[in-house]
Amino acid sequence: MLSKGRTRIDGLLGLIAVGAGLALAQLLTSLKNSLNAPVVSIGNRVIDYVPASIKEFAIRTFGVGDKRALVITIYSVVLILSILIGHTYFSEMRAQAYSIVITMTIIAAIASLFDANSNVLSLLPSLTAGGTTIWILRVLDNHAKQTDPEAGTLNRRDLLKTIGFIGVGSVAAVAAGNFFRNHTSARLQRLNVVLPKALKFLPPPPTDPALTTPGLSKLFTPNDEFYRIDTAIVVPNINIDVWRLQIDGMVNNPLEFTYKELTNRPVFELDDTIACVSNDVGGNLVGNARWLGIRLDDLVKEASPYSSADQVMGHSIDGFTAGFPLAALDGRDAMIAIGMNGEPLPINHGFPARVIVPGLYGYVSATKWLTRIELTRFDKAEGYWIPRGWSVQAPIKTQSRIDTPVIGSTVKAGKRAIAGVAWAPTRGISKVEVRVDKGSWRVATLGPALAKTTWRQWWIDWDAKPGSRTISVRATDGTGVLQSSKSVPVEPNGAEGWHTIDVTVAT
Ligand SMILES: Nc1nc2c(c(=O)[nH]1)N[C@H]1C(S)=C(S)[C@@H](COP(=O)(O)O)O[C@H]1N2
Ligand SMILES: [Mo]
Repeated sequence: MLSKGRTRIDGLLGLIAVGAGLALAQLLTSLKNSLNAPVVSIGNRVIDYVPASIKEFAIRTFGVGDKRALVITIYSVVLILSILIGHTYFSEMRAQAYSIVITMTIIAAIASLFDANSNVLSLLPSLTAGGTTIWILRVLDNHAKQTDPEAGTLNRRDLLKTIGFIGVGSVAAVAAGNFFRNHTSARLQRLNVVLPKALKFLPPPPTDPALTTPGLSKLFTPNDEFYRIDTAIVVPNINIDVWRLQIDGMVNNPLEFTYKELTNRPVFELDDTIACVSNDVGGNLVGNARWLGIRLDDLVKEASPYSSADQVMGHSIDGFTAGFPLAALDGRDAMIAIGMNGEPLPINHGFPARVIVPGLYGYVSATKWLTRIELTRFDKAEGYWIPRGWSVQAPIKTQSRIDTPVIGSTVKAGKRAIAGVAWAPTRGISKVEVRVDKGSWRVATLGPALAKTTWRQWWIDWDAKPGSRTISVRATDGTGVLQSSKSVPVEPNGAEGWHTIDVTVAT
């Protein structure tokens, strides 16, 4: 049945069959929030089980695009397997082709069962993908049989038509799926949220020194520039009409709130810099925002924790968890945040609600897409990152960063500024010093002190002399402690060291 002209497109036929299966699966995922595309489920398992060191490498290498790189890698493997499926199937090695399809389907099906909120329905996308692939292979095969049996050659026009038809159908399925996802309840509902008014507003922010110092980080990081770190390949889409926040576990008085009930409670504003433990010296996994939220200590007090409870564990709808000491609710302005920089919490940053605890790294505190606050004990429960090698206790370390000049850049000789940010929530920053080459440490000017929980911008004049220059910065926190000079890696509880950069000064 095969002809020479035919073998050349066998791989393409395999791609078409697998592509159609994945396209239909993609469409199905828009039916229900907990359904994931097969590639996403497999990616989720990779993220969950990959050794911390590789994940660290991925975050550092691909930055916030680490998940995109993962998905592209998985798709590349699928692509190669699809070509193999086409070649085996249309060279009368049906059994081999079927076993590849079935193995892929089983792997994706098992992966999907471990997704958050999975049930038997979670199997739907992967089984549909596998079934559709086999069906399309047969359609293409029957079609080939019917074409010009005597010559054994292919009626190209006819086959192209069929391929075109399946191709258009697949693209339409993906487009429809994307359309439904882009018009999800969360996106639309978020646009309609009217944030409650804080009982006491913070004063309007002062003039931002970044306006007059090019290259300096803005005082408040705009939401669309804010770093994003999470394990979610597809951002959870939460319908606030059915969303509930539970406060339970080791409590005498479990509580449950609808979105409305939660946001009808008194809200307050908090200027707070959050940081990722994976932020290396000089890194940009840190940002400052004006958050709007509900006091977490009040909520926990109302739930009346057992005296034996010592950990507050946030649970995300996607299965992520982050736990911190109950003792950290020591009067600091920990909150369940519903607003960020004057907007409802962006979907990427946890809509409809997340935890913000000033002074703690995100992985132990800042649960996004929050659904539950559980009171528990450290000897009973561990947050997501703890068994993966990160510290249980994770206060944010004092760090300082040079924003301008940019590391490795060439700048013109003459007068210019060296500037950056320094942070030590909740201790605040009392001093920043800068050194060029082997010169002496000079004290930089500090920008507005919004709160002890936020970073401070700093800048200092510099008369740049031609040649290779090394610039270092170091900060002293609000308690008078100088940040440590010794270089310490991010694992297991945050990087240490003075940010030091080399620049070239040209005449
Ligand atoms: N649901 C969920 N929440 C999460 C995470 C996550 O993976 N899933 N990552 C945490 C980590 S490690 C950090 S540093 C912060 C980052 O918050 P951002 O993305 O809003 O900057 O979110 C925290 N909350
Ligand atoms: Mo993080």
